[in-house]
Amino acid sequence: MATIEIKVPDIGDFADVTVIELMVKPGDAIKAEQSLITVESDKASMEIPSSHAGLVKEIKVALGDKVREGSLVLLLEAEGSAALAPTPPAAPTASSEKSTNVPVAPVLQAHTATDLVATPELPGHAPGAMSADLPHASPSVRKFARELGVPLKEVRGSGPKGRITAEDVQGFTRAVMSGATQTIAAQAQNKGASGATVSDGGGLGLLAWPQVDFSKFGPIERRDRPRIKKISAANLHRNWVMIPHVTNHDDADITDLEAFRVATNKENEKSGVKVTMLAFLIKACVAALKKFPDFNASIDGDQLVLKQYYHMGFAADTPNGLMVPVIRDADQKGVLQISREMSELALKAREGKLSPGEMSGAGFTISSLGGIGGRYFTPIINAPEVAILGVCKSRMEPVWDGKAFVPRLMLPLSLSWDHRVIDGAAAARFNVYLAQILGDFRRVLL
Ligand code: CAO
Repeated sequence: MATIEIKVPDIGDFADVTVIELMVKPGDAIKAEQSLITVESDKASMEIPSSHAGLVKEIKVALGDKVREGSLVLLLEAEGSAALAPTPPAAPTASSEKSTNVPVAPVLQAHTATDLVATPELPGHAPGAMSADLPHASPSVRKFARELGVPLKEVRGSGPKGRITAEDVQGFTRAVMSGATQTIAAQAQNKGASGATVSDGGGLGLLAWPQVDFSKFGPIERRDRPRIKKISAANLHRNWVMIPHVTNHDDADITDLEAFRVATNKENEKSGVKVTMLAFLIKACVAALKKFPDFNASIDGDQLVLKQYYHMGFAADTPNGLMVPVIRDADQKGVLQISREMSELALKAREGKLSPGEMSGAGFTISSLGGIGGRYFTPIINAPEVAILGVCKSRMEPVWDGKAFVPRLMLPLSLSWDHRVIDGAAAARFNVYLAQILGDFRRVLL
């Protein structure tokens, strides 16, 4: 077996692109054409595949490294001499005597992160197309589609043998954003409701995004938007455009609950676990979801999927952007355990160490700005969920008890809900019930 160097080949105009994914590790047996790493510029991501089959000996790049044409990706123990058919080098770089310099052809997956407004060309979209087979796409494209919530079965692949590229996924997202189409689920629902597809209603007809040379008006600085922010932006944009949101505001009297929380923390000082208001909110929301199951549901065509599990997402603010870790089976856990898990997950989120599994499967999400401030806000629903609870900072307020104003600690609640599934009366009832539980937590036991 000969050791060969796999280098970054000619990748067009892209220089100093960032390695965002390592798709193989030392010891892996890989096939020819298998993707090795994903690199990303501010405009596109590319998979660098191997031109040879063999055993990965050593990875020569790390996440976050900047690479360019000719950068060494890895050393490969090539399988069989046939695999070493000479091909022109990717870049004029020196190679060691015992190594063979092998170029690789990148799979360019341009997913332009801008211009999400209506465009006449929607190349990646096959409206209503449903393939019976598993769609043909690489792991990173699948991951990208999952992150955007794009159903791969509806995407038409433009690559060889119908392979779906990141560009196709991006094209699909553009199509949905522009209103030119909807997902199959949404189409089915639309047909069910009105007997017509969205094309009857046309696109959003929005103006193009303003192109302004800001430097004409004063000094500016340009910064790359972090990857997580770009992904969450695309998700938030889709959710905002596709879900008819309504937000109900209410207040909960948490005077007694806060006193209990403070006392509990005092008693448990030595345990190292701090009970947070958010943990109580998670428990209270589970009780409300049990009473109002439509809030723990998802739309699937003409059907509503009612979840019989209680996985609760919570928004976590991190240096890289917003992340939503998930507490699983919150109905089966106590407030202490939820507090412990939440602080572990929040720490992982801040360190960028959350696994996809720790961010998936939520049936309902809570977004708490209680530690920061504010009064009320309108949280955006985390699709495919149908409701989200926002909470802000509690404060002492004079509350009329029938005889006099008494000081009570009031927590502002903001419940956003999907009007396709939930009605205003149900949302008002949900908030009232939630406030009752928070006002007297013994109700959780009822
Ligand atoms: N009212 C008053 N005080 C509150 C409160 C509330 N509703 N909620 C929390 N607090 C207090 C806590 O008791 C704590 O006080 P002490 O330090 O004196 O004990 C302080 O605020 C800080 O709390 P925290 O934010 O660290 O903890 P948390 O459990 O409330 O929240 C987490 C954890 C991860 C949700 C939070 O750190 C966070 O990231 N919040 C932002 C979420 C977000 O960005 N949402 C917006 C999404 S839409 O863009």
